[in-house]
Amino acid sequence: MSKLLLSLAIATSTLLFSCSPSDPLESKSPDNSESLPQLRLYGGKRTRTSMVQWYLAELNLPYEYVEMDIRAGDNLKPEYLAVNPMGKLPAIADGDLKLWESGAILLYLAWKYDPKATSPEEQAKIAQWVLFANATLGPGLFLEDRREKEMPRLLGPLDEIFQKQAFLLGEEFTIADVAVGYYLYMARLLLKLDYAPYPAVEKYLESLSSRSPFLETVGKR
Ligand SMILES: N[C@@H](CCC(=O)N[C@@H](CS)C(=O)NCC(=O)O)C(=O)O
Repeated sequence: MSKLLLSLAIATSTLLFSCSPSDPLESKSPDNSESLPQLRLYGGKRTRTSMVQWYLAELNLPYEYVEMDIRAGDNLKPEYLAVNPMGKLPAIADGDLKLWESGAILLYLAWKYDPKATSPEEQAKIAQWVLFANATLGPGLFLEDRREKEMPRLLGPLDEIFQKQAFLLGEEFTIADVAVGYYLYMARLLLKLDYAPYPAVEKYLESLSSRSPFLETVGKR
């Protein structure tokens, strides 16, 4: 898939989507590593860092968590701008790689650390849902002037999908579910949206939010 398309779509969503007050966990202690993890996650309170933490927990991947205080302007200090020149959270550093945009981080972690081999077609489908979550679903639910029109348009088809299958790609959980599930969950939590007309979406969220990695991260706030 075009990396340009990916960057453009996610960057657009940065402008449109306001931050969700999900407090990331203070730290994640690796339970299986004796040396320091090479992966570092920069995050902050009231940001969508917990979405990335959820997936790191799904992968059981050790990492060092660097807490940035947005109110103190940590994210605009030169040390952090060297990681993400946009000064936005979250971001990761993995060896020499510095990466930002939550959707791009999910894709990278899946491509690099998810042991399940996937075809280019499946990877494209996953990227499609991650982009949809960031560029279409997030703004559609969180922007007040779009919500009335967009919510039925987007949740209707999602409900039909979940009437037939457990997850977005079929019967297997992927980062597509992390990205889409996170926005659906946060929108309901923060905006008190009523998903009753979409019972299969409700059931999907129940199943996602009962996963241990979710409970340890997004659910622990
Ligand atoms: N589309 C970006 C959004 C990044 C973003 O807007 N982050 C907010 C927190 S959720 C932030 O860092 N705000 C601080 C600021 O703008 O100074 C992503 O998904 O990573």
